[in-house]
Amino acid sequence: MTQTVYVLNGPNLNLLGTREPEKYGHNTLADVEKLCRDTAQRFGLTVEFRQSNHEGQIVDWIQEAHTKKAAGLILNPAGYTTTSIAILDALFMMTTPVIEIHITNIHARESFRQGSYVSKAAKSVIAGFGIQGYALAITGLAGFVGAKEQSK
Ligand code: CA2
Repeated sequence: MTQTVYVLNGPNLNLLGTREPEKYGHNTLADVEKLCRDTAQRFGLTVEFRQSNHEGQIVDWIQEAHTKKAAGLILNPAGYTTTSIAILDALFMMTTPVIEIHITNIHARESFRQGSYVSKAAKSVIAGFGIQGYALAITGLAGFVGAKEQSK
């Protein structure tokens, strides 16, 4: 049975590539989705890729990932990183790996971007690799779940 990885993106990431390119680059969220699908395919994994500006929607999707027995969950919580106990509580229900990702190195930015609640439920954290971090997250997750790179 094909294993599915949930890739969830928080508020304002729908604007990727349209503003603040000096921080977040020129690629769009559609580019990130393609990168995730292409990387996952190398390991025989499929991707559920979603973005929401709403905290409760993200909580619902985390619960869905758990119910549907996702192989793992990759989350860029964006502005909810340092505020959302609701997202943290949902993540604690996950029994498969949770990977937190940030496009920028949040530790080198303003102090209000540091101190992630999400990190408390994450097995791994990736920050500062730009959108390539998503490919790293999927590759790392493939390793955790024993998904081998398939021959071309
Ligand atoms: O570096 C990251 O991936 C962040 O999670 C991005 C969040 C920020 O609040 C976190 O501190 C770090 C912001 C996402 C907003 O994305 C935009 C993209 C383009 C233009 C405007 C906003």
